[in-house]
Amino acid sequence: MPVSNLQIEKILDHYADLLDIDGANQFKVRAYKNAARIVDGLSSNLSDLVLSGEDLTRISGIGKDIASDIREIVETETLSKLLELQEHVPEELLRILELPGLGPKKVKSLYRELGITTIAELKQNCEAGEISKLSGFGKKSEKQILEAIEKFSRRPDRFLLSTARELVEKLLQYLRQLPEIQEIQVAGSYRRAKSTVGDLDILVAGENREKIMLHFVENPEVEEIISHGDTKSSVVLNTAIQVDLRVVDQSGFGAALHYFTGSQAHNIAIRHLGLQQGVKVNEYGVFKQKEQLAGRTEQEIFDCLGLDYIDPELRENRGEVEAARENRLPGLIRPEDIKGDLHMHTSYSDGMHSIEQMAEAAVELGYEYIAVTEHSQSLKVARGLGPEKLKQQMQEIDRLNRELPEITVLKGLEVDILQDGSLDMPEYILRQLDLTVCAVHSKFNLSREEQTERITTAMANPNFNILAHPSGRLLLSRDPYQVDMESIVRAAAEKNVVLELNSQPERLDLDEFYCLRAKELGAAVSISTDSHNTPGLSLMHHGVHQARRGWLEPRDVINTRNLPELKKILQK
Ligand code: DGT
Ligand code: CA
Ligand code: CA
Repeated sequence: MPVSNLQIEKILDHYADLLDIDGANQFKVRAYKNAARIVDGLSSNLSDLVLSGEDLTRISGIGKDIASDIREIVETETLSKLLELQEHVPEELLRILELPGLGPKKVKSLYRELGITTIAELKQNCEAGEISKLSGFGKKSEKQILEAIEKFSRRPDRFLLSTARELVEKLLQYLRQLPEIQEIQVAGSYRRAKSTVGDLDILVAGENREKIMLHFVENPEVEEIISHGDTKSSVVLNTAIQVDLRVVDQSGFGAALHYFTGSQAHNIAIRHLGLQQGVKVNEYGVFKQKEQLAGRTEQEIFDCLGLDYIDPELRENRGEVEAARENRLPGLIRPEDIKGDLHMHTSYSDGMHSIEQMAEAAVELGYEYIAVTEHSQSLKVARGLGPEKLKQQMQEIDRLNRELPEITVLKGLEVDILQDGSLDMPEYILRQLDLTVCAVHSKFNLSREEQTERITTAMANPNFNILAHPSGRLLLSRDPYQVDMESIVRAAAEKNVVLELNSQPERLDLDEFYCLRAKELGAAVSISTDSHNTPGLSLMHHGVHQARRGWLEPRDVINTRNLPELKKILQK
């Protein structure tokens, strides 16, 4: 079996982490981290390239050393450097490194001074007051570490929606092998497109329940069978996700689909509405006494209750039932409404592909425009651009726009919002750009007041167009920074600043709740991919789904507009 890109990525990433703990030069650590990400985004198979004698240094971001490392991995399935490093840097330390507030330097000193290699040992030492005796640590950090450990162990076992999507595709393919299955749908939070899901709820209508259930639990990917019944079974797959399967009669499939799609709060609201109308709504249908009035499809259920069809993304009991009764549900945005992408990186900074390659990929997606937005200079780890390099890029964009009439490339920049609320680029340069995407990339730990002040000060700058990933959260791994988002949304509405909904599956930031607030308060939203390579451009649908959960319609989102309208908005 040839080594896959994923295996290569893992080894490079792993090596970078251990180097980091070992106190290696930061540039070296970065280089391996970057290389891992590049490998991840690569469309061609590295094993093939190596075996056919290709020069890997032609891939941007892969230098001579890493190219030879990749060759070694392909040939030996391992990296001798990594093995050497593993001899004096224990693997378990990587788990400790995952705790917020503990960087490589501290992890190393915990290991050197107290021999701590596991989270359990770390906890013991904190409780015994040993940590505060170390230089660089105090009583306060001891307390913080304990809190971090507490949070870590309570971390809910949830999955990113994007991860779930990959698993579901494979699972459905497996289940559909059975001809006995007449209808199959994934319900639950997955169907409501929640940004993270706890488990998967699959619903099947079909003949021969026993056979269907047997097929389900006999899936070779099943690691543990929690229950195995006639109508319901639960398993845990080897990917650690739990899957519940229910088999129902086709005559009640719509009712079951509605019920198991949830949310629970929505179901309760619907049941109450039914009671007011003298009917009973449950997972089998809508009933008057014993007579089934509806149940075959979801549409039937809604019709029967005098409601417009409610899209699954809206079913959170946030006013959708009332809106459906009064025919004022939003006409939700769809992926095909998107006319361009306003946040992406190219090989000018830490991206993988050239402007031209990104533009051509965007033409394939049917876009009218894209904006190229490299990082600004203060973000050194992402090879941010200074004024000179940026001017050079603007010239290239002018040339490209003459040569590629199918699409317009806008000149943008992802500008760092500095701690004092100023923007990381001179005013005279900012004025030459078509748009700015401004973001916080440092000092995440300011107080709520300071962070809010910092961002709203920046937003008052006339060159500030879009606030990128407004909360800084990384789903399941990093909490948002402390900030008064309500004030930010209000300021956006006042100052004609657009709020970005970043489509990276682990960001989905602007949060859905603030999408709805933005709409209510009159702030516009842009949905962008923040992609670093051409495949990244197709992450857009993740952002669109989140926007749908936030009740957004095409007119609420600036990149559904055509270019002249967009330009008007950006000129404020
Ligand atoms: P998750 O899995 O935590 O991401 O969230 P859900 O919404 O998928 O929740 P789950 O898997 O526990 O149940 C799927 C759906 O089944 C849920 O959205 C609504 C429905 N459901 C489950 N238990 C109840 C219940 O006790 N009452 C009502 N009304 N509905 C329920
Ligand atoms: Ca679920
Ligand atoms: Ca479930």
